[in-house]
Amino acid sequence: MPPSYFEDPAPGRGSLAPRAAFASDARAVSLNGTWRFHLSPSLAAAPEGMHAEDFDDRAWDTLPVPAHWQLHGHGKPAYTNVHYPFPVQPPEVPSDNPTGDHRLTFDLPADWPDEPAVLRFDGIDSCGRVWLNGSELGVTKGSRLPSEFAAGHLLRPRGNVLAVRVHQWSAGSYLEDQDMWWLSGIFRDVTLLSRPSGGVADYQLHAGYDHVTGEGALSVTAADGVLLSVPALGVEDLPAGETVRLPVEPWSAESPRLYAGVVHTAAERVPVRIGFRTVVIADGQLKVNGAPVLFRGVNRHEHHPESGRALPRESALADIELMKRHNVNAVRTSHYPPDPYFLELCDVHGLWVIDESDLETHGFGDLGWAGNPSDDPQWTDAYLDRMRRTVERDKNHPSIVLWSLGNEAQTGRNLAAAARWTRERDPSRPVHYEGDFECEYVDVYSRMYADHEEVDRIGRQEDPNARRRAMPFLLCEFGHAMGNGPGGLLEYRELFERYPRCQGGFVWEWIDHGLTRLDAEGRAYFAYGGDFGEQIHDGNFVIDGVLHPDRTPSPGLVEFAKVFEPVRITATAGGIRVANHYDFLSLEHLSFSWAYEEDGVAVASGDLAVPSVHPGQSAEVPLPPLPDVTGEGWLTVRATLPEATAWAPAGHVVAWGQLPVVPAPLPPTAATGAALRFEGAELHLGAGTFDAATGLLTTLGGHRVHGPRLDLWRAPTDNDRGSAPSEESQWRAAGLHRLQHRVAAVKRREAELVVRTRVAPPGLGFGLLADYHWTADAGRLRLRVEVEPDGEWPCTLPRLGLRMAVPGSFGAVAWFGAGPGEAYADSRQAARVGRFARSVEELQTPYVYPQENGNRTDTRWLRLTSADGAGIRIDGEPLFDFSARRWTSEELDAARHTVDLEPGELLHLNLDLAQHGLGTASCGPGVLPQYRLHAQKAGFTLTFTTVDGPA
Ligand code: IPT
Repeated sequence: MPPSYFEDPAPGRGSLAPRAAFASDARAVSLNGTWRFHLSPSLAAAPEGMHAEDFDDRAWDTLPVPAHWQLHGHGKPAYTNVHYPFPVQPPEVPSDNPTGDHRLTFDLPADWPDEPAVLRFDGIDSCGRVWLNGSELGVTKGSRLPSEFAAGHLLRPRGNVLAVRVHQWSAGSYLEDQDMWWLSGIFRDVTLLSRPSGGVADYQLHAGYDHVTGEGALSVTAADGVLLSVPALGVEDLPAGETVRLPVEPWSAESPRLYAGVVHTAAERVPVRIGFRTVVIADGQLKVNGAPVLFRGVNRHEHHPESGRALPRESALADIELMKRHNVNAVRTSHYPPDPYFLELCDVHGLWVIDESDLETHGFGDLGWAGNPSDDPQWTDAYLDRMRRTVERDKNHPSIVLWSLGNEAQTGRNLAAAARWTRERDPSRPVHYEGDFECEYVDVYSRMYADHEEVDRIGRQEDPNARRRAMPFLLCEFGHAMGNGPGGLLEYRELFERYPRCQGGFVWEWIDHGLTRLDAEGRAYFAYGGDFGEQIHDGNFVIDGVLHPDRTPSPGLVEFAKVFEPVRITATAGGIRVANHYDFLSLEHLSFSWAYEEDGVAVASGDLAVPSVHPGQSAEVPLPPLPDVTGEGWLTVRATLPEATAWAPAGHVVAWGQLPVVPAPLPPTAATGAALRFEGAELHLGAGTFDAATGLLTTLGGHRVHGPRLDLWRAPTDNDRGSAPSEESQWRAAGLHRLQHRVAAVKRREAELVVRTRVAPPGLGFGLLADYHWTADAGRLRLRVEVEPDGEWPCTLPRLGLRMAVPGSFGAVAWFGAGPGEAYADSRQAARVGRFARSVEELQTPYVYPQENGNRTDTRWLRLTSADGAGIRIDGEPLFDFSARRWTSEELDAARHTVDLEPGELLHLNLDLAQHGLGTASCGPGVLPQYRLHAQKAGFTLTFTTVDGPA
């Protein structure tokens, strides 16, 4: 049997040749809106004759276009990362193939011209068959690619009937195995465009920049008779094919200078924005306008928690603003061309873009790549068609500096052919594809998730492959941001800055693809794989962005912003070093200010004069005059935007640095001297009451507490769960989640209460000896904990510290330490020393899949109080980490969604000497050696005092 059209590996049929996306003064009407919709479980079950003009669709549902039907109550979303959710027998797809019939009746505007017209679909997932007024226009595949059909001959002023039959599965699905939700439908704009005879059918702008002469070379390739005018450059009616050279300001992601122009004929005018830049590979580096660039990038899927890949324009703009504000300078459009609006924003606001074709065949990996379309001639046309539609649509964007053939499709002749075609069609941009491991047909060497050591080897030119050695190197994916993390970004930056060929990377990924759902009680949460009853799915692997699904930045993005800030402010022996890490800008567009704090309280501030510093250079400026302080003195220097830009308000902090000026004074003398009294089952020492049998603190200044005792457990993070054998599996095998505390002795040593314990897992021989030494004076209760491993420890420790429970009313938290956000050993650059106040609720990071979060580091003191101001204060000697939550680590560990976490009556505090780092083992390297926590002899001291409320 010949394959049906949707099972044909070839591209669709009937569509017009791909061309640039543009809007002109020719008439256009949006056909977005409310359509009639009917979903059938299969083609066989779909209504006959739905394309006919007189088909009666009055009983059908309605559906907004653009949309995914699964997000409007028809069918269900499904998530897989690698596996195809259907048997792999290309190009066959299941006969149970959900089929969505869409119909729209529309009139033309009264003044619609009598000219040719095209119907344009910006995205249909995965295969659409289109009829207008009963006649078939054709079939489109390539979900995230546009298709246009000639329609003028069929149009009439009133009562046009557009019918589109969309199949969830098609041969194209084999090429669309990206790590994301399977979501179907007409999910991007539908437009009817008048195409005036003698208009601008298509055009390609060329706007190169010669950084030596400062001249731009401007031309347009188009049909004869097409002209280009750029008033600001005095260019008037430049004929297609002719080049002018003239002095211009170049375009860069840092300084996105665009010139407004118009490509025109007598019949049509197309407003264009021209950015002058030249991309070359020279000396093993990718250079734009003569300068090597460092990609501080992210991989961006299009996602909205309610509308999926039907992304509202506001969300695209929000993405751009959030990227720019967090020092992201590059985007890889993983793994398909984005909605065209996003690229317009990239041109305007300034981002380097790798534009990627809509292609991934990852699921063939499960079959050892047998039958992979990438090397099968019956798919060549489809590969070329996808690349052509990408390049033709997007060729006029200055922001795009690399074309990417796709993702995770192994290697093969079809990819090589796509590379060849691309290079010939557009020699002005290099070609990227990570899966060409030997770099046979690409221009840059790209890897994903290479660990620091590998990047270091590449940087040292130790790669045995000479082709690769000669190319610029980038990490198309790194820093897997699943759950709490990524850890280790700083060390990647150091490598990118050490080796000229290592030109940065793209964090995986921009946003968590959680979908909003309501639980039985009507509380909203974000769903992930498996939540829709999928038989095969990849759980929360789709929750791995630096934005939560609602576009709240996660701590990972805040860390990214700090690690990759374009200005670095550090201490020198006697002053302040300001280093310019921009690729093009000097520092003149920034204002510098300083603030001096004593023990976290502002004492002085002012402006800082910083001379002009060229990219790659630094300047040393003297310290401002600072008042004498007796407490701990920190100077914070900030680089801010003096004026609002298109992407941030005036005052936005681009970079900051902190310099220690006066060290912390010596800690006050130890609390001691208060008498220790045994009273029946209780023990009294200063403000504390203890259980005489367990040695646990039971009240503190009259507040009920449940004594601090040793704690090694944390609710595993996604990264703890990654890579076999995972840290989590080792921790569980070592019983760290169910330690037993044996009290060996509770005894008095002069005025000191000594509690000797051994903390160990059931069934195993090793443990930790933990001694608690309590002393007190009139107001303070001091605890010194000494730990020592007993026997051989087989694994790292999640944490080393104390946990205690305090009254739930102590919900107001203030501290002097690092903040305001959470921080971990290998993700702590964004935390600065200061005084902060948060509610317990605000201290939580609501990771979509609950896990360890909210740790604050370098705490000098911590205060927890209730509404009346009464509570406790804990001082470190000198520093500790803390977290505070209304549930236990065990409850956090057991939760699967945010709504599973129910606040209890107590507040659970962790007071830690240290925690194990985060790493990125959920996909990539684990925790670097220097951030791993081992069982070791250690001691630390905390002093507890009570805080009185107003009398
Ligand atoms: C890599 C994919 O390219 C990306 O789409 C995403 O799935 C990521 O992994 C994990 O979140 S491929 C992997 C085999 C390294």
